[in-house]
Amino acid sequence: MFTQILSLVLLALPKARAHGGVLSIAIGGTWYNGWQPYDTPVGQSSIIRPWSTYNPIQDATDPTLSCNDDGTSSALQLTAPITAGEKITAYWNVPWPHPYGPMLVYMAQCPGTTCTGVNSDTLKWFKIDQSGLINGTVYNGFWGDGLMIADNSSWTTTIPATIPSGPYLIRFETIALHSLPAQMYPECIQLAVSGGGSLAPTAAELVTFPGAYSNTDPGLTIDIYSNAAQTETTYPIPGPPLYGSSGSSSSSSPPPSSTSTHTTSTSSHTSSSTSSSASSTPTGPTVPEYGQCGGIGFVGGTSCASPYTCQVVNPYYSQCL
Ligand SMILES: *[C@@H]1O[C@H](CO)[C@@H](O)[C@H](O)[C@H]1NC(C)=O
Ligand SMILES: *[C@@H]1O[C@H](CO)[C@@H](O)[C@H](O)[C@H]1NC(C)=O
Ligand SMILES: [Cu+2]
Repeated sequence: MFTQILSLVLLALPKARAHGGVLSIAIGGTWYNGWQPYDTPVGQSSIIRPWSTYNPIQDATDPTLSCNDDGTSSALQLTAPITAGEKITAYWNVPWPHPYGPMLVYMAQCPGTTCTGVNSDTLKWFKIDQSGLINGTVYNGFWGDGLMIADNSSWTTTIPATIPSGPYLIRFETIALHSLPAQMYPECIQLAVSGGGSLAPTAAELVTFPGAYSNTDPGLTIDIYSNAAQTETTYPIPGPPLYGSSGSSSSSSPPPSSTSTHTTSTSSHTSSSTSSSASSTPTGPTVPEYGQCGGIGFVGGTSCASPYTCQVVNPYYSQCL
């Protein structure tokens, strides 16, 4: 066993500089040390789910795609308390080496009272945050991954104020597109969410990992060095539509999905970090284009940045358009 681990370490060291994962977490003023993938798992205790390797996952059907592991947790698994509407920051190794590709954040509610012991491959995930191509072209533009690197190789997201309270895993993922097959780097953190709302994700918003992506997804097969990429200014972010965006069972016309090719994926990040964090102020921050500005259970900002206006998409979701 020990020699197996040792040889894993030796094999991994040269590559570790080029890859990595989520190494620590901050919630409010609390700092949480992460899981150490190349130390023995014996005795390790962290809010981050065990994960196995700095290397990327390059197959959308890989069973480790949920949390970069076989999906289980150790007996010493910890859970961090967090309030719905509160921010959580994930920290990768500094500097994260891959600036081209999207950032994505998912959550999944666990059955029962805790996620400990629950296999992450059995859960239904919904996407709460994403940032794809922010500006420029697919070939030389600025991406969510670049924003993560610029922000101290970290990503801050807000737990939606509207999700039901309960035990959750949150899954931070960075996808790198500098080589193909695309490189997926997911890690998960175990949370106990309190003070939540009552807006469950819709069926259209729920996915499994593996399952959410396909190896033929345009967002995973895109060649950022192709001739076409030099003039492309849109990028289809993989995965389901964002939580809260795909409507209830009402018959209103479908809102834009996350796979639409608008270039304002950065504003979906901005809106999800600002809107749900405005817990008590009635006016709240100004909401950017495509950001949520109203709906049942919504507590964020309601005034749209000029020239956009707040338009009802369905009873649960109004959007700055
Ligand atoms: C692209 O977006 C980034 C992040 O918002 C910003 O720093 C940069 O100035 C933008 N570049 C251009 C050319 O607009
Ligand atoms: C940058 O991230 C590291 C962890 O990777 C952290 O220790 C440090 O405090 C962060 N720096 C700032 C300025 O936030
Ligand atoms: Cu790498």
